[in-house]
Amino acid sequence: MRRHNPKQYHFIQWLLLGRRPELLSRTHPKQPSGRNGAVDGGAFASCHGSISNCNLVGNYASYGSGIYDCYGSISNCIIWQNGAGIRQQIENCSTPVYSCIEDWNDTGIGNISTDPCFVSMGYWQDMGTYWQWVDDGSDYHLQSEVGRWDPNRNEWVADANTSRCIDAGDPNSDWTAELWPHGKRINMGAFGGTPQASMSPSSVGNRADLNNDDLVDYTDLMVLTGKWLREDILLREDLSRDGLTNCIDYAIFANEWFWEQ
Ligand SMILES: [Ca+2]
Ligand SMILES: [Ca+2]
Ligand SMILES: [Ca+2]
Repeated sequence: MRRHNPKQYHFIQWLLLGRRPELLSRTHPKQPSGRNGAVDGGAFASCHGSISNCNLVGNYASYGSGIYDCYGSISNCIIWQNGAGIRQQIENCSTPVYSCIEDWNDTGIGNISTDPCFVSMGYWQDMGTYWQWVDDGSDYHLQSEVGRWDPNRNEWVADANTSRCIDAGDPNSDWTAELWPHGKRINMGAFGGTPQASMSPSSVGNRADLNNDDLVDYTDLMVLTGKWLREDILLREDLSRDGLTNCIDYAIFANEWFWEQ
């Protein structure tokens, strides 16, 4: 059986959030017949590859508004607000792990059911004879008091809350693309394991340890100079997080010289 590359789902999540509404309907009648949503699985149906680090939000189907009949691994996902009138996140599937699922029944390892604290989220609107998912300019990054990437302002901002989905993904998943403070553990959701992952309340690790080997040394210096004067956002070498890798970052780096975990 062909296994799906989990990275594909980082793309697919945008479809599931309605950025391509022509591909997924966002309305359904109040007496669900599946005509205006999928019959089975609003986001995924009979998909037996791994479903990892997806935001599955605001989907509808007659059976399994979020996921239906999927028996591959389901991990590090946020599955929320699927189904209107009656919420229904998952039906006839393998047990998810390390995921945030609305109204979950507490089975499975590492699952939580608390509000994922998205920056902003769509909602189901009662239109009289049908439900409409309204999702105008929502932002599905996770709130963090330490730092959260704002794609509109192209900068890191601080929130009033910190999502419990941060550092709550599978401890064996690759977290190393997350920028420090990363907590040395992947976040749940679509931005977990990417440079846009919301920052961790834990200060474990070091921002100057650019190759994540628990030591700041010559190897990290080579990595830093490899991006010297690069004007780019979300680079790990931009230690001051201001969009330019230069002497300011070198000064921060020098302060951490020979740091060891
Ligand atoms: Ca993390
Ligand atoms: Ca290092
Ligand atoms: Ca900088």
